Amino acid sequence: MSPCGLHRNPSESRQGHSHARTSGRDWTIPGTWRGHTCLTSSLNNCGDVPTGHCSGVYTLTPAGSNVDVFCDMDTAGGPWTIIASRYDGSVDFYKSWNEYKNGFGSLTGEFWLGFENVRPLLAQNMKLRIELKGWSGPLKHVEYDTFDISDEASEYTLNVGGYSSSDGLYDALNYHNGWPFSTYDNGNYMSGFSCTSNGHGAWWYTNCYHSNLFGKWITNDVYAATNWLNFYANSGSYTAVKTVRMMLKKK
Ligand SMILES: [Ca+2]
Repeated sequence: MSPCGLHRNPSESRQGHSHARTSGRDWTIPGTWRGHTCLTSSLNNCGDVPTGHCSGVYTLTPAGSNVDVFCDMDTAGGPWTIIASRYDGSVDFYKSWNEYKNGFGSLTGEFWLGFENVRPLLAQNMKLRIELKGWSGPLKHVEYDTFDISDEASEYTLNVGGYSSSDGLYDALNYHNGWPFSTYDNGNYMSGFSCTSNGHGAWWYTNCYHSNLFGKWITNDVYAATNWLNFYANSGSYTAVKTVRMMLKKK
């Protein structure tokens, strides 16, 4: 096993097996993932990637068909299967229902994996970790021991619970529990105005926010921004967040 950061013999990747792809791009949160490894067994989630392999893009077969995901092999408590990533504003998250259904962005940059790719992972009984970083200050995280999303017929309704946060983050997802997902072309919120338009995003909007993690990537307009209530203090105020990662691990 070569250390992460070095390429192995490229011929090892030509066998039709699941393998991590190479890239020169560094991930912003710990570690790099320039490894190039070849696995011979099928992977249902990133937890099936053997110890010693590098963070990177792996092909999973959670429901028998291939889905590429980014596996974080470095963050504590992992390996983690990343389902959403934001950190540089390169991808606009103001997207349609079909784009949220199928996924958008780049696994080696910013992305949403897509409900139809996330649901076969959730069928394996996963917990959710959300990592957040403001425009200043340290990375923080919150975990939910229960995280499930219904099918498209019931509009990807959120089922979340079992909150914990060693960083003391407010539980800003609970407010959205039991609500269907909303996009600009399928609003399912109770508000009389447009939550998707106000937030320039998509989310399980109820009467809009306690959290808006797929909102506008902007620092100075907190209400429209990608935000999380009480991020810095229990002040009842929203904070624009710069970095978002949503990640899964089998319980
Ligand atoms: Ca609807």
